[in-house]
Amino acid sequence: MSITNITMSHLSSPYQMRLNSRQALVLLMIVACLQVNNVIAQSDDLLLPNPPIDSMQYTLTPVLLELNAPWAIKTDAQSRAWITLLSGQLIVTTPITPFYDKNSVQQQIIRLELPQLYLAGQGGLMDVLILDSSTEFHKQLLFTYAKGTEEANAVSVVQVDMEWNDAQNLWVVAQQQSIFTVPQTKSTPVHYGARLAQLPDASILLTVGDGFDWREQAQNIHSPLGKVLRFDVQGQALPDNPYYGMASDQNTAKNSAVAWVYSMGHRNAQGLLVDHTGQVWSNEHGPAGGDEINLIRSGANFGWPVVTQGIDYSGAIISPFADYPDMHNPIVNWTPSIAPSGMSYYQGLLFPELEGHFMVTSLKDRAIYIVQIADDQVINQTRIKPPISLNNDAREFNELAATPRLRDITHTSTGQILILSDGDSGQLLQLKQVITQPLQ
Ligand SMILES: [Ca+2]
Repeated sequence: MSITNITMSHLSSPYQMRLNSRQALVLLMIVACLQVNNVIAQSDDLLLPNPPIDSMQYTLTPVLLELNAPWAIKTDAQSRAWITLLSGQLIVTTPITPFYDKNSVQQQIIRLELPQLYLAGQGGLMDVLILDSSTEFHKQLLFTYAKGTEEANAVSVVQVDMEWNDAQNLWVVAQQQSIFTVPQTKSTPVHYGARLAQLPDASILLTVGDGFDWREQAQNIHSPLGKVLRFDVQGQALPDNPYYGMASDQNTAKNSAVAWVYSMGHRNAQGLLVDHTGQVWSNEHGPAGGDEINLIRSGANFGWPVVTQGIDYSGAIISPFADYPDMHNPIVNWTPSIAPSGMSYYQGLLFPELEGHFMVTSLKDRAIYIVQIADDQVINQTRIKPPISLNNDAREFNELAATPRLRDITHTSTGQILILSDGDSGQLLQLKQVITQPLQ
């Protein structure tokens, strides 16, 4: 059996993916070679088609239970999970490698010291970002949290450096500093945005929601509300930001966030990522309908509240416009709403059918949306609702629970997909493929 034979005869037909063990081994070697040559990172160039996504073929296996309102999960290069809880706690796990023993996953719980943490409604400790400057035993982390009071609160970004202490066998906070606070407070505990991402040039992106009652501010270039902001790791606005020059006009720029603005016209962006080509993607909540995935470009206006495919919760029309000059339409529009939460762009060996797909978790719809986008168009979209496998054996179907509200999703460098469920007894869940029959 030649390599050519396998790639052509088996992979050109997406329905013939049941390989024998030798074929599987050879395929694995091919994929490994492609990855070594960095070919797999350029998914457009990869000739292997994605196998079909069968929404019945997945389950969720619990890894950690009883997490009180988990919000964000990221993994580091060693496949440890870093999980935030709204209450201000950080959970760090031991590495979750492809062959980990579920019972061996240990967690350390760290209470972060967050000045003026405002814990109410949707507010509290929210996102975590592991900066590119991190090493195996020294992590440079950014966190977002709601800071202030009921009358005046805003998203704040704090940098926390953590070091592994070998003697104590745990992570310790080495230093911490506040780097940025959104320069406009609000009196609602909702619509924070608060997602972070890092661009290839090391700059930081932060989504800031419209605060619900300030939606017109999403079109005010001087307000930080309803924006994606960009700054350096010290929190300073960057001179190549699209409206940076307007900040030099002292008359218009007083108390203005204009120097930090990267894109505008957002409602409440709860997912944010930078893909392998450096493109920035976000998802955001519409009102009733009009949930979106947007390709974020510097200086672009994404329409809210001038343009939306949704209507107000009351049923009132927000805008007569579904298009508007110089405002970008979403690449994905979910009407009715699914309430998108986290978002990840899958690149890994364990789920070849998901390679190069966006994975978006949904709160309201209790599902994972798998979306393939090429040339700014949706090519494929599949919704999966994997049940929780309570007995931790993907081959047994007698103890399944329905998919819960899902809060966030990520994947490890080894391709494992990790998901947080929502609520006061949230879980860390691992997506697994159901094994319907053993390999021949
Ligand atoms: Ca929009």
